[in-house]
Amino acid sequence: MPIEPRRLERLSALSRKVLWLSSWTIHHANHIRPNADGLKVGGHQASSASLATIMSALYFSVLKPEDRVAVKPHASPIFHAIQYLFGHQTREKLENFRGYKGAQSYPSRTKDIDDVDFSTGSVGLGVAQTLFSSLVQDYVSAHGFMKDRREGRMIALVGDAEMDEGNIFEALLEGWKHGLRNTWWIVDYNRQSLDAVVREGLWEKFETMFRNFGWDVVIVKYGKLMQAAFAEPGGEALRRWIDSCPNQVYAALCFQGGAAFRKRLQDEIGDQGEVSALIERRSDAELLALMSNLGGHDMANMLEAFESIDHDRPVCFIAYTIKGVGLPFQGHKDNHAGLMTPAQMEAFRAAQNIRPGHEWDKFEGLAQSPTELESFLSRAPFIRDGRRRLETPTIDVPEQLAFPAAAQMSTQQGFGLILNELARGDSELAARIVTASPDVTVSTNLGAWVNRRGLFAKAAMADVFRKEKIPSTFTWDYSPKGQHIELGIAEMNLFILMSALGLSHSINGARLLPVATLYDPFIERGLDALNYACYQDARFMVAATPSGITLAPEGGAHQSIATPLIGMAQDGLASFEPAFVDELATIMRWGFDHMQRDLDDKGSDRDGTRSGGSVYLRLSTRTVEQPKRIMTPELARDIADGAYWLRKPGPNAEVVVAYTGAVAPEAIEAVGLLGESRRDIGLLAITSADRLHAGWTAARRMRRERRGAGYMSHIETLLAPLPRDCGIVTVLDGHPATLGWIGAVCGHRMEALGVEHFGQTGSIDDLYRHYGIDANAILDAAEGLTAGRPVRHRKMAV
Ligand SMILES: Cc1ncc(C[n+]2csc(CCOP(=O)(O)OP(=O)(O)O)c2C)c(N)n1
Ligand SMILES: [Mg+2]
Repeated sequence: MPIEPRRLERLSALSRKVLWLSSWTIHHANHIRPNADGLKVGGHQASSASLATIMSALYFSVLKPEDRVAVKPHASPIFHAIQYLFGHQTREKLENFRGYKGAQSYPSRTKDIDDVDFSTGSVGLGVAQTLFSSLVQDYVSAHGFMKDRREGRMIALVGDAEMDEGNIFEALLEGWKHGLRNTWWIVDYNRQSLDAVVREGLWEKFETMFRNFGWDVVIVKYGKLMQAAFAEPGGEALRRWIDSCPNQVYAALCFQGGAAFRKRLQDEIGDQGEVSALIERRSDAELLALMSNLGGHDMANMLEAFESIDHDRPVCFIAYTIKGVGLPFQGHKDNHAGLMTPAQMEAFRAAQNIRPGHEWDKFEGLAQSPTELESFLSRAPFIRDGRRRLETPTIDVPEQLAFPAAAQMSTQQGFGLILNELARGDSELAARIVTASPDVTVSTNLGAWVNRRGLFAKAAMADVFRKEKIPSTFTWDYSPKGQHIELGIAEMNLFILMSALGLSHSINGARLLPVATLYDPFIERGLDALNYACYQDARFMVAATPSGITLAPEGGAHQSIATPLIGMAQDGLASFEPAFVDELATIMRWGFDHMQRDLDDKGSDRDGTRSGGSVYLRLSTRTVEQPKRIMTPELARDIADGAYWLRKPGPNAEVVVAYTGAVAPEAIEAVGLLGESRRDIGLLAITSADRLHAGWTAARRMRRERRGAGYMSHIETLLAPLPRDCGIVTVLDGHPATLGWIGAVCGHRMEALGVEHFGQTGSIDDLYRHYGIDANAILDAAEGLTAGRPVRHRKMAV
């Protein structure tokens, strides 16, 4: 169907306007705004220009309210310009692009005001986010949580060099396994990356790869001008020349202009009658317009391409473009951070018929009347349902999470038992939990949960072993009602899935409570995706287990050292490392609540720490004797705040042992032995170094800002009564810096024990001794910190 001419004219006009506004935004930030120095550069202008037509086609016409988009990071000025035309972005923020509280350099869900669906920045992640969001939409729909919402398409605008990122390939494979639908990836095939021009023939690799994974591929190469020229006598020769022209040469010619194209064409095609006449009929400017008319810059072409899709299979569009099209540095290999000079901008302004002082006027310089364009914009399907963030009620979390107590347990085992209890019940909480694991479901104790709640797949698939009555501990039944999503091993996929599941309340209007499990050391494999998920404020819980050198026989390749520091430093993620299962149950209860809390205006809670976010549980397979006690509300609060006295010291305390996690038995034993030669000893159980530290820094900030003059954080309250000369020994199975700051809270001398070097195989005793986190190491450290008799009683080697 030909595109209706008036629609085409309006969309083309708006697309020119978007290119202008994005260029002006960048120019303003760099040349006009006072103190713009230091904010200069940034690969935006050329990279944005590539997508002006495609994004205008999408946002002003093709997209529906239920569609969701991840925009290539450097196209952020185009995105902001489009939202400005819709009235969803302010001039003030555009003038302040890349500045303090201005429109963000890369589209940000949390920092921008103009309804960014998915943040982008670290290339590759936003692309995969759309794929997993589509799977999450399928999950929500299969569980009947969509209500009357329509299914949307999940769309990514992808840079061609962005496709180098491995996580995209990992996601493609996962998408294929799960029968991906409703996903469009639009590759901005400008054949340029940041440094250079991409390899020849890349599109063929993309094409075969996508087809291989079951995607449709639509190649949009030639614009309408080109198509018309190809139909002229000699046109075929021109097409052959274009097809065989190397990327570098084509890019360079686009930069050099019409005369350079003419010379090159004459040299290479020679005098071949018809095609020479075809070229001669055009002025230099017309020839450049023809040769720059690649598919991705032709509005009619793009509309036809998008509107020809009448199915829900995933589609990859490869749209040929020129980086920086329409701007003085189009095609130049160095253009990524290119800025127009004031003189070039002046010429561009004049060419757009924009009067000085009217640069921000929405419809300045366009042939159509403002009323006509305003009315056209107001009818864009994309904005039909208003703003895009959905509100979702919270799910009740019970006062306590139950588990069958046992004298000896590990936290990993406890995690499985707590989920099993939830699975047995029929609470709304359990109905909204979705678990996922990258091929470590059974080995992270999720098996019991999966046995009860089943695996998710769009079509039911029974466990053959069970059907054949072959004994097995685990039932592996897939159904649309299943609540576990089994992933392949790629940890990046796990965290991007968490990012998608953890935004379902806002994207699909259906709240989910995602829980991921993986081995703790492999957090590092998925770290950028974890950071990404937190950056866009997705809400999920990660149980990372086993961890540390406690995983002794597995050796250095499977042990983790840095993860406690990652947990502390990662914004948006409250990290915990419980020692006992009753602590874990308390933390998980707190976590399900925390995952559902909105950030308030300041993003912080009553005590200055973050009011809502995701949760990281660092767990262990080490079996530890469990305390027999009642979980009082006070104890539960202390556990969630990060610490409590397992043995409260008296007023003359000489030494305190503060421990985290699986080394609890060593700390308890050391305190027992110390009691023989030291008067007054405390044992501090630290369940969250992260929350303690966050509370401490927040309290200092609040006092400085005089918001809470006498307010004391939890760790200050715990340590303030200790005498000044009391020593503190901290210990954990992880990097010692995790707790190494505690001495600074009230000015106590301290010694921080932990693991600093790659582990190795051995028994837990061997390794704890080797790395200096056993009871004797704690005693030695205590002795060094306290004057008085040597510590007599030591643990004997067995
Ligand atoms: C993970 C990551 N690595 C590096 C960068 C820096 N970077 C930003 S854009 C870019 C290349 C962009 O090329 P392409 O995807 O083709 O986009 P284009 O600008 O051509 O549209 C690079 C290396 C980044 N943003 N993220
Ligand atoms: Mg590129």
